Amino acid sequence: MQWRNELDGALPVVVTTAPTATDTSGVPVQCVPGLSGGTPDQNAAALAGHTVVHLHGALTPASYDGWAENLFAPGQDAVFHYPMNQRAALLWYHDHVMGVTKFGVYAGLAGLWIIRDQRERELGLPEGPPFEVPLLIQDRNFGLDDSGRLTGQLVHKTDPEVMEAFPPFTVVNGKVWPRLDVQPATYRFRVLNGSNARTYRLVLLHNGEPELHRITQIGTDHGLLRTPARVPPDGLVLASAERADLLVDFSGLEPGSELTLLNTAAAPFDGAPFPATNAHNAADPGRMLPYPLVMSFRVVPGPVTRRTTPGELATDYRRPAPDALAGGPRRTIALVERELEGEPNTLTMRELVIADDDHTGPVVTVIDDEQTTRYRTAAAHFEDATTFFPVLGRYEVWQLINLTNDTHPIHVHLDPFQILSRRPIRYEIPEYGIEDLAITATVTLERDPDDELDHAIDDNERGLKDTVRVNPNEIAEIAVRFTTYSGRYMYHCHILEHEDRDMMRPFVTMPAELMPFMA
Ligand SMILES: [Cu+2]
Repeated sequence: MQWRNELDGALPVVVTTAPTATDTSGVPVQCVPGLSGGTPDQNAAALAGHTVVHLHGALTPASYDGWAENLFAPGQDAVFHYPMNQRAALLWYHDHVMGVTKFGVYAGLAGLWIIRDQRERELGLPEGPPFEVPLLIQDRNFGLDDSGRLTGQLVHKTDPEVMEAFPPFTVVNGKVWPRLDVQPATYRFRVLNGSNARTYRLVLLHNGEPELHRITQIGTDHGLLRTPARVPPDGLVLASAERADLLVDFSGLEPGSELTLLNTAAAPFDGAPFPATNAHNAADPGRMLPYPLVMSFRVVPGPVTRRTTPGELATDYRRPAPDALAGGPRRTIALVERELEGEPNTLTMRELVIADDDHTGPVVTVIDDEQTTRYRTAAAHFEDATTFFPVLGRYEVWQLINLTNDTHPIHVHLDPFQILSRRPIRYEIPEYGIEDLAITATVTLERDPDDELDHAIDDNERGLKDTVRVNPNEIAEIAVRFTTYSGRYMYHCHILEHEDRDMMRPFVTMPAELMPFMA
């Protein structure tokens, strides 16, 4: 693949931080178009079009993975070799520049990439138009002219209290609130949440009532599930970068019928439930969800065709055996937000290692029943020394401890992983416990009395994933195994404003026989 950087001119996005979080009538500035009194960010305006492409979900040699510092200037090009030796899946390619991925993707440097394979063909699934339709869901905000009309100018607006942009308008395949004409047939929708920060919880409504029974999920980030899954009763949750392969049955609907796809997830998303039966009341401007509408469908006349979904979709993966996991390394990562005066907070992934008995500095103490483990921080920032050196072919368990109030979608480059567990925690962080590198915290593996999340793994999360939602008050454990390429890769939060504000770390995959020679 030859990527040619033909960007020219200034960044086609006005970037601003509004001076206050709400306007004079008390409406959050994130929910309205225009700059809300903010001045355009001159540093963003001066960006000159450097880019690097990451093919998200691909098993890619390290030199073609899109390392965030290996940039291509306008006029330069890159030839990346993508072996495509992997299962059928919906991937996406997007800009990944250090510190400004949020602007590059927001400006439009993102697209879909579909891999096919024989197993998918055997199942006779819809392939291509009209019955297979990609749906790239994003949120965008726009400028206003002097008379208050939308100009179409892209605006990335944050405010002093919210570092992520949660724009009010939902676009699907680049169009605000589109309508798709559908025949009374089974459609296959390849859905990607390509938003910077917003998590969606999608509910299909007909005559104001949820009709989730029309949806069967057959695939996730890295392709087909073992068996078809119902979407969860509250709706299909997709955080940034998560994908869903859906069969949606419109048969049995009269021509002229209208259905709507709504989002019921307020922002920032914290996993809190919202019943699908209440979806028509989901609008909540105070929590950055002014317009729940995502898109609509109108049934047009046509032959009625309903597909039966095969009961078995894929047999080429299984949950790793306990003994395969027991012998492998365990890695512990704490997700931490650090509040700063006069500048946006930083978010980091603190890589924790078990502290020696004579360690006297700050520790994270994890209490799991009888067992207490003390961890010190080995690394926090992207440029800190690498501490993860996974050996090719060997399972590892990574545990992600969320010490923030929001859900973070954590993406690991290269091979997919499987979600093993989500366990409720309660934790305490003393005043000044969060330092630049070190952190002091006590984490107890039991439910916080105020915690209303169920911490379940949904059926549609039991496939091969490359992005996992880690909810507040939770430890998520994933089984990671790299099998293909050696080299330097990244893992990070896929909320782009978090990734750009340091929630990203390197890891280096290694062939086993080289490990004895590592200094
Ligand atoms: Cu995050």
